[in-house]
Amino acid sequence: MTQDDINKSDTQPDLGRRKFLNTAALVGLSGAGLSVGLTACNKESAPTAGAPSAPAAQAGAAAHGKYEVPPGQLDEYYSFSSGGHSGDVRIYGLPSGRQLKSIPVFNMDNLVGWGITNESKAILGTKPDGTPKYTTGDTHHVHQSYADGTYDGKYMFVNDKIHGRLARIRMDTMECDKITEIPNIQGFHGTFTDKRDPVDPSINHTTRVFCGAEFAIPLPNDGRDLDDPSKYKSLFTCVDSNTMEPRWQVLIDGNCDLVASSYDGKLACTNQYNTESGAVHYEDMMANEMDACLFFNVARIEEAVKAGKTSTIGSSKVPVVDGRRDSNKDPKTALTCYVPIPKNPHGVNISPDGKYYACSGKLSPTASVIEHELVLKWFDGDLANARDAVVAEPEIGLGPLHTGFDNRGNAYTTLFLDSQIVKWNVDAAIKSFKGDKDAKPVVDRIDVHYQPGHGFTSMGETREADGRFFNSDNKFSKDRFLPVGPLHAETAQLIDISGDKMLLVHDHSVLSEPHDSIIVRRDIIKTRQIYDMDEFPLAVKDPAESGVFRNGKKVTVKLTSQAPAFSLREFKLKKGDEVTIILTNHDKIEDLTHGFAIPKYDINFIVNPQETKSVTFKADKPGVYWCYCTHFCHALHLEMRSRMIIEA
Ligand code: RUQ
Ligand code: CUA
Ligand code: CA
Repeated sequence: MTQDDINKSDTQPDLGRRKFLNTAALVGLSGAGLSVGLTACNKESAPTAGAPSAPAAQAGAAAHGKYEVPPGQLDEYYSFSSGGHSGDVRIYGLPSGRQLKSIPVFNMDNLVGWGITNESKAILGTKPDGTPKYTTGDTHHVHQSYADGTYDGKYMFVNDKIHGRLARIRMDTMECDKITEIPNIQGFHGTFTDKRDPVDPSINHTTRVFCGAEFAIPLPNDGRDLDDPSKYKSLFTCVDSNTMEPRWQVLIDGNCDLVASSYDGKLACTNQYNTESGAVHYEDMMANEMDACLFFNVARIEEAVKAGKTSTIGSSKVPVVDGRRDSNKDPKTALTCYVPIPKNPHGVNISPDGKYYACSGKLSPTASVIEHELVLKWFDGDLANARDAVVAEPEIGLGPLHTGFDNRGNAYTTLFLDSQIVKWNVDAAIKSFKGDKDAKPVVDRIDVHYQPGHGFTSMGETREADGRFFNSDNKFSKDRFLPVGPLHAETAQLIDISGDKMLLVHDHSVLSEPHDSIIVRRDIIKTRQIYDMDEFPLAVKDPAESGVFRNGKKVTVKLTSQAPAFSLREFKLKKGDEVTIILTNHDKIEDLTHGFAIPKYDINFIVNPQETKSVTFKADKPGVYWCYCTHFCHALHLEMRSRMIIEA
């Protein structure tokens, strides 16, 4: 290829690519039987309001200098992103898209020794033999703790869809400090922190985390009702954000998917795509024209728990209240409210003013706008029909999934099938729903590449939404990056939403397979650069305490690190010893981390400045083993070793 050819291919209009893509996507869907759900939204009837779509390579692409973060300068935002089935959480800087860190959560991680050190195993939970109970996880949704309706910079919570666990990450060290396994659920998908207490006005910060289970299972799942899916049920769980213990669960009809929480603390909700009770096959899950967005009255649920109107399931002690339709017919006492929403909705997001929830149709080309006050009115018995809480349902495009908001009353929804982001105005949508023919809800569209899943705006999940950026996490990258084999990089596309037209800033590649992110202003996050040695009960506080301490077969090796040496040049063990190595890093300098790897014993971990970690293993192979520092720390890093001698 000559440079001319390359230039030619660089400037190719990507209309052709998109055509190919949409055809492929629709063929794929009809092959999957999904076309039945799409009859109402085929290409011809797709709404065309607003600007026509334009290939991003030409119109809609921004002049890039404005967004560049020059060498040595810092990004303005953090983007915290779930890793998907890699089980971790990633941190990016925005607008640059620079990847800064992967926080190991449910995965094993060699870099820091997550799943290897005793401290991380205690958080992950272990089997009787001391190995981690699970080594897989699937992180989908990340949300931080709030105070006064915005992030307080304390904690971040993330779910594990595979094993039904919720993890907490402390934001000062950006490390996972607790993991809770939720009983009696499968497919824990959506999660959201609460923003204040529904009753006590002095609690204006996060104390709960709501968790939605997507898959219905027999309850308890102990071999009963295997062949009777009509008995399969799903639970909505509230976890205490401090203790990380489940506080209560709600037995529901249908399933949970994504979760949102209100700014006044009164309601939590989840979209439901499987209201077809007993449906276990996807074609059956599309039988109903209307599914639902299910609201939970938090204060009433907690009163019911206090009053003991609860049951338990299997060996779990978590109190369960009944949120099924039949038990909640009287709105004045109901714990739950099922608001009908067209066909298999996906994604529910609350606007930064706290007034509206946008719940997307997925198989309907609409987003439903539910008014918060009207749901409360229904719970007061003053709204005849729960469906009347829907105040707008604009047609926005094909395959709408997730919605982000700016601070000017606009919503930005990802359109999976159209491979677009659609910008629509909430007030205009409400007017149009009331019959105002002049109101045009859709104000702009932009192509993304390709098939976006989640999209999120800067600070958009807080009262401090600033309307500057929208990030589109796309599910397919196809031709956007250098090919790296059948498994492609994923693409995130940053869009400037500060003006009337959306402008594509850039693509940044992300490793598979992110689901959700939040974009947080950098001043909110206050991290520590070194640990406090006193926080570690096992800390070897003085290098003079180093040594080998034997108690029968149990041997403790205490040592310290200080560049470029470990406090023990060698230590002697005997074959058969049960060894615990405790290592404290005495370096106090920012960024001065040491590693500790033991060949043939499968041990590798790091200690950050002033941090203590420990590992336990059986000395079953006699010989000489050079324990060496794995993390570059000093000009004599390669020389930084300790000789482990195991006598036969
Ligand atoms: S879901 S692409 Cu796991 Cu967040 Cu909607
Ligand atoms: Cu210590 Cu490298
Ligand atoms: Ca359905």
